[in-house]
Amino acid sequence: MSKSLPYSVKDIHYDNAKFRHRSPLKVFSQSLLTLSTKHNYASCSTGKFLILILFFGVACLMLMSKSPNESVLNEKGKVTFVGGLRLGRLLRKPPRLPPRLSPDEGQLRGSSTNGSTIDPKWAARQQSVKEAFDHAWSGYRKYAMGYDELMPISQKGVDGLGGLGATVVDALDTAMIMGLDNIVSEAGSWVETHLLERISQKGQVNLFETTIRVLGGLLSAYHLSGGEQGTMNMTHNGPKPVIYLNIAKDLADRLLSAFTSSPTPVPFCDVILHESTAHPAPGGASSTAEVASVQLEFNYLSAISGDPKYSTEAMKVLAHIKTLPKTEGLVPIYISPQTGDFVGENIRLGSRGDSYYEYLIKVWLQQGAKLNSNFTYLHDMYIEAMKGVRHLLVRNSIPKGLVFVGELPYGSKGEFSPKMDHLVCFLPGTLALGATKGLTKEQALKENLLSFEDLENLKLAEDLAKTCFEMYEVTATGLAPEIAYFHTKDYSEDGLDGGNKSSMYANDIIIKPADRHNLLRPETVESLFVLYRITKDTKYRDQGWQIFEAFEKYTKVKSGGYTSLDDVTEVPPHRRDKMETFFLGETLKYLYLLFGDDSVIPLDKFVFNTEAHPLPIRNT
Ligand code: DMJ
Repeated sequence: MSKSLPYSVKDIHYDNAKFRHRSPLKVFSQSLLTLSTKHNYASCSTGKFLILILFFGVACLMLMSKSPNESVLNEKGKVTFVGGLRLGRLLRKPPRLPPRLSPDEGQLRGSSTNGSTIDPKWAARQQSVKEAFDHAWSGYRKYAMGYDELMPISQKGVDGLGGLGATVVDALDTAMIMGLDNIVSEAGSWVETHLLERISQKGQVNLFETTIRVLGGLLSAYHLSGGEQGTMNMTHNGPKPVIYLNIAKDLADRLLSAFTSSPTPVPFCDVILHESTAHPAPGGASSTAEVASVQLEFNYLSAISGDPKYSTEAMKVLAHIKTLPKTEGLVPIYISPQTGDFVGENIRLGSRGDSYYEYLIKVWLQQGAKLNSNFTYLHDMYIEAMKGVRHLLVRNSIPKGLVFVGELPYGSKGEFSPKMDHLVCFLPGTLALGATKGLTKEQALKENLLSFEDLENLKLAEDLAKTCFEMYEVTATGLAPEIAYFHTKDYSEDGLDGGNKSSMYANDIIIKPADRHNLLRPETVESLFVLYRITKDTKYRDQGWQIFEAFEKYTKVKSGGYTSLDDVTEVPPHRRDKMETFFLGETLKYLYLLFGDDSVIPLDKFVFNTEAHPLPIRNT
């Protein structure tokens, strides 16, 4: 039913191992050895002696003859013999080859696409994640096919994102990466049959959510299904790549109205799809993260469609934000499309602020980083902002000193709040990626590529990833709350722990009753994945597995799907009846990649949009 990722050339050689050449000298010497062990030479019969002489003569002839096959083309294009006497070849030991495996065994036992062997334990765990995805999809297709989201407990669908079948599109590239061909076919044919019509008929959608989930999902499906000839083909199922591209263009043409109807470079927040019109959010302002986190998608669409309009409009936003005043690189979470200015002073890396910082570095990486100096300003803005984060937002909790990122709700002159959304847990991964640009830490160090800032950011990434993991460890369910507060010398509240009294951080992390829900969010496992790829420290895999097991234990719904929770500090937790699209689009994808082969979606060749849809880096 399912198939693993396509085999690399190395795997084909490996599969052919059973035909390997056996050295005649070895065969001969082994026969001699056998004879000598079985018989005493003194008592050897004349017949056997003659056979020995015959063997010896044949072997000598073989040693003297030239190999007709061992020739190569030299630089001038002429054939050159390199074989000479066969002696070297006869004496050369054949390579030690692993036993042959069937494709499925290969996947279970973890034969890697880059030729190395993966620990079978992680291959089996990766398989469990694949099964979880299959279970999540089975609930969705049974009860909610074509709706945005599944309500797994009431077994029905709900349109919370404008009615474009968001789960189908969000899940599609995860199924491709996992090699789940049946799901790719099902989701792909739904997209081909229904999505264009939905886009032309539906009403209001949010520019950001539709871009990152639906447009991002279509673009990644286009690439992974072989849209850019010769670069990638993870599936032969589902529609042709051009179908995804055409739907993406139709959708983006309508979304463009958010940019073109605004009096400034800052787009409106909402789009009426069937009218191709746009309007501001009820309060007037757009979220900073929302207007600054559509550029990866629009840039890639311009690259593959050959039409620059998408990129031009989207990049105007970042160029405009560059000109605005900031606080040590940090920005308020609201911005006005009417005036183009920031609104209020609330600074945070949680909701409405988060992916602004993520896209600064990722858009720079996408555009070929150092190769393209037009975008150096994005790297500069990112480095300045991370300096600002370290200076103004990073603190240590007491008594055990967890490093966390707080908020400045009234700007840098106002009081510091030790509040950290789970959403902030994207930051460790982004910091690590920004430091090594997707290389491993070892490689980046060896090539002397890490600046002082990079090293500082990498250290912060590792410290914050620990805190994000402890936000899970500290609760009774092993799942993180939506928001945590940290005990500091200026802030404490007794009795509001997560319910896991044996956690050594039970007194450092405060979880308020209103913040105890879990929406199956991906940010922590996303960071564990990136940090594992970059540092190769297996603790990140162990932590990811622990989180996955907690999801399995408390959020799995027997009849199909996984559900959000109301309170992670209680066992059993009260369930919330919603499977968010990002559980399939992000959480399970990152877990699958965390336990798998590093050569699948390499971090120096792809950037993940903020909904985990991988898009290729330019010029690679
Ligand atoms: C996703 O839709 C995206 O990751 C977004 O940037 C923030 N929140 C959710 C997942 O938590």
